[in-house]
Amino acid sequence: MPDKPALGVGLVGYAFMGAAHSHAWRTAPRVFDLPLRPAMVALCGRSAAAVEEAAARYGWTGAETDWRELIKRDDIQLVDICTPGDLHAEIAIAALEAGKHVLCEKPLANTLTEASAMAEVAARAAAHGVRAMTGFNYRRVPAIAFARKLVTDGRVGQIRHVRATYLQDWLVDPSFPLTWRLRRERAGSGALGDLGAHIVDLVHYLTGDRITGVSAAMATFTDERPLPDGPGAGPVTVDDAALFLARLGNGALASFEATRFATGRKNQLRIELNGDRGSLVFDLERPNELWFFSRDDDPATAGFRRILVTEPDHPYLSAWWPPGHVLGWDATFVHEVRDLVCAIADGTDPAPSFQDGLGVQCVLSSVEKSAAQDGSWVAVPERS
Ligand code: SOE
Repeated sequence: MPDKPALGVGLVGYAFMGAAHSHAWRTAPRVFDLPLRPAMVALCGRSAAAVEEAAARYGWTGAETDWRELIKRDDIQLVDICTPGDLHAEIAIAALEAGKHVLCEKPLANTLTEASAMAEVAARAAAHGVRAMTGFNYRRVPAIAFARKLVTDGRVGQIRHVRATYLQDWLVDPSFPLTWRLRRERAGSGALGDLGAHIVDLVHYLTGDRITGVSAAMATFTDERPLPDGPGAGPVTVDDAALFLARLGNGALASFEATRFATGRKNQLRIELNGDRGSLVFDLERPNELWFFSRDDDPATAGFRRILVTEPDHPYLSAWWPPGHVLGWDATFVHEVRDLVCAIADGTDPAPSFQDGLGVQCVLSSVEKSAAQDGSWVAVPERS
């Protein structure tokens, strides 16, 4: 590896997502033969003691306490943003304008205005070879990438229905504290942006189509929670659940459900596509499996077949273990890093781009609009 050019990486944020991305930067060059050598230069966070401790534990060479200093460093060529959403736009725009490649966690931003500005700056940066990617990691589940291949190979045919749910239950307990994810000024929205964004992106990705209209309902079931650091309580200013119906450009109908109140569902993302030649089903609780029904099969023996997506011919798998030696959630981030590094080296735009992130944001904002109008249908603006 020493002969490969280095790609200095700086990562902002060291909580849950910062840890997942750190693991990916450490692991990707060990699993894949990457064209560039990622160097984990510095981890950035506001508290010096905490960020230094995290940097040492996650394998970063150094630490910074101000993201502006991180962006100024000559030994950093890529900035990875794992902060709450309220900082995405400011950091991403500054980094891209400083000529740094950017990987930004989803949802791309807290508002449509911010997302549009980010996509615009990313388009300008791309003209100078500077790349930007939105961190929709579930595109990189091998079974999902393989499902996309079956769709593009025509094995599903014309898609008529999409059913997408993303269910968690960590807010069922009313004593769960008012963390940043429950405050609109920090997170933008609740289950909608955190979970709904993933399934919207997956539907765009898997169908190759666009959501053109939505009819939505949203709810906040617990509107006040204990403050995380001190006595008293404060208002929850985001949704606990968001449900919506959608129309796709090619006429397909879709339903979406994103909630943090699905008791017993820890992190269940499920998606089903029904086409006129076949159907596909994926469930994140069984991440190595894809279910496929083909109308090309003999009707006497046809049925949903379980494909164990661990063969060397399946996406990403040839670099990992022998068939049947399954992968987990963390591998999606490893694949994300791999694809980003390859795109940078090839001089191509990585997907999902900031433009794709903006496309998701257009849907999220239309969902909020529809819910505020009692579920009336709202047309989703074309990303611009
Ligand atoms: C928390 O709800 C969360 O970690 C999301 O922020 C992630 O994007 C999702 O992958 C898992 O759940």
